[in-house]
Amino acid sequence: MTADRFVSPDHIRSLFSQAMSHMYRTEVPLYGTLVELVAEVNAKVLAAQPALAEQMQRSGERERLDVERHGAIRVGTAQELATLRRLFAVMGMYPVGYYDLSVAGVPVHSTAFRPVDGESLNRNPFRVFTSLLRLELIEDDALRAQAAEILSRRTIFTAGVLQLIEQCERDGGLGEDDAWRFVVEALETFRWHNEATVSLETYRALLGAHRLVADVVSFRGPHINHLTPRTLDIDAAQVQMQARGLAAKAVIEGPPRRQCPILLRQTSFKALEEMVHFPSGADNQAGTHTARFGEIEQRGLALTPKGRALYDALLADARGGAGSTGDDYMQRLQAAFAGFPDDHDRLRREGLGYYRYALTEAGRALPPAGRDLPAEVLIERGLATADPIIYEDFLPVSAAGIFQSNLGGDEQRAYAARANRAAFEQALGAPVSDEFAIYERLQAESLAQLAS
Ligand code: OOG
Ligand code: NI
Repeated sequence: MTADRFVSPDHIRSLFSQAMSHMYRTEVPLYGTLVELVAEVNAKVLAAQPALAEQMQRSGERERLDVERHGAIRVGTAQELATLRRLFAVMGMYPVGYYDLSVAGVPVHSTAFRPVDGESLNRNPFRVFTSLLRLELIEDDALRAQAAEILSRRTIFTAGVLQLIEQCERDGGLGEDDAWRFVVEALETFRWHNEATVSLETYRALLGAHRLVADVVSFRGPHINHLTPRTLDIDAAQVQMQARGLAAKAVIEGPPRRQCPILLRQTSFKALEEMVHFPSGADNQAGTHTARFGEIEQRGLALTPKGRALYDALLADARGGAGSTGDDYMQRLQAAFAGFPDDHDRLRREGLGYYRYALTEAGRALPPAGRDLPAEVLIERGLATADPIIYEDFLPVSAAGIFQSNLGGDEQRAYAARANRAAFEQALGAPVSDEFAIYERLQAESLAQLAS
C-alpha cells in the first residue's frame, strides 16, 4: 500500500472534532448557545481590531479559530488510557504534559492529547484533556476493590474501533472509507449514557468516596464532559453568558485581562443535573448525576520556562492562602500581574514568551545575504515580524478550579499523595512530551527560515 491511499491524520482529527461537536450539541443544547455566543464575540473583536485580524491571518490562526475546541474525559484503568493513546494517535494527537490534580483534592492525574506540529495545529488544534482516576486514593479498602472490579468488567471501545486502530498501526494509515468508519466507531466511546452500570446504592457509596469516582466508575464509558470553544475576549463572552442566563463561574481562571494575552483564561458554567437510570434487580431506579458542563477559554502567548516561573509566582501571590475566592480576587490578581511586562517587544526581548518569526514583503525582496542579521534587527528595520505562538496546553491550577466548581458539591479535600508522573506514563505506555520543547522547536524553525 502506498501512502497516498491514506487520508492524513489531520483530516481524521477534523472529521472527528466536527462529529464530536455535533454529538455534544445534541446532548447538551446549551453548548450550541455557547458556540453561537463565542462566534458573535469573536466577529466583533476581529472587526474592531484589524491588526489582530491581520496577525491571525498571517499566522494561520484565523481559519482554525472557528473550529477550535478542547474536550475532557476521565478514565478508570491503565488499559483504557493506553488504548486511548493509540486511538488518538490515529488522529495525529499525542500526549503532551503531565498534570497532577491530587494536590487540589481531585484524585486524578492527566495529560492532554493534541497535535504537535505547526501545520497540524493550524489545520485543527483539537485537544482532549484526559484524566486517569487514581484508585489508590480511595481510602476504604472494600470500596476500592469493588470499584476496581467494576472497572475491570467494562469495555469502553467498540470492536470496530479496536480493529481499525490495529489496521492503522499495521498499514501506516487509513483510507477515506475506513477513516469515516473510525470516526463513527470512536465517537461511541465518548457518548453519554443515561443508564448507570451500578445500583443506586453502589453509586452513592462511590459518590461518598469522591464525586469523581462515581462519575468514572458508574457508567459504560468516559462521556465527554465539556467541549470548549475559544473566544478572543473572555470578559465580553462572560458578560454575554450571564445575559443569556448561563450561570457562569464568578471568577475567570488564569491570568488577568491584559493588552497582550498570555497562556490561558477560562470560565465555565455548572454541571447539568441529569436523569439517570440505575439498575435494580429486574427494575430501574431513577436518580440524577452531574458531570457535564460548559466552558469557554481565551488563549494567548505561550511562555518560556522563565515566563512561566514568573506567572506561577505572581499567581501564587494573588491567591495567597485563599485560592481564587473572595470578592477582591480579580483586583488582587490584576495588582499582582503589574509585575509581568505587557507589550510584545518587551516580552520577546526579555525571553518571557515564544514567537513565530517571518519575513515581511520587504524582507523577502532582499537576497539571503542581505538579511543575515539578528532577528531583532530585522524586526526594527521592518524586514521581519514576530507573532506570539499560542499556548496549546492547560494550567493545573485552572484545571483544578474547573474540576472543583463543576463537581456539583462543595466538598474540599486534600490528598497526601504527590505527583506520580512515572506511574502515569507507565499506565499510558509512553512518555508524555514536554510542552516547552514543542514551543521552542516551533520558534527555532521560524528563525531558521528567516535566513534561508
Ligand atoms: C477536566 C477539567 C480541566 C480544563 O480546561 O482545564 C479542563 C475535567 O473536568 O475532566 O478541562
Ligand atoms: Ni476544559
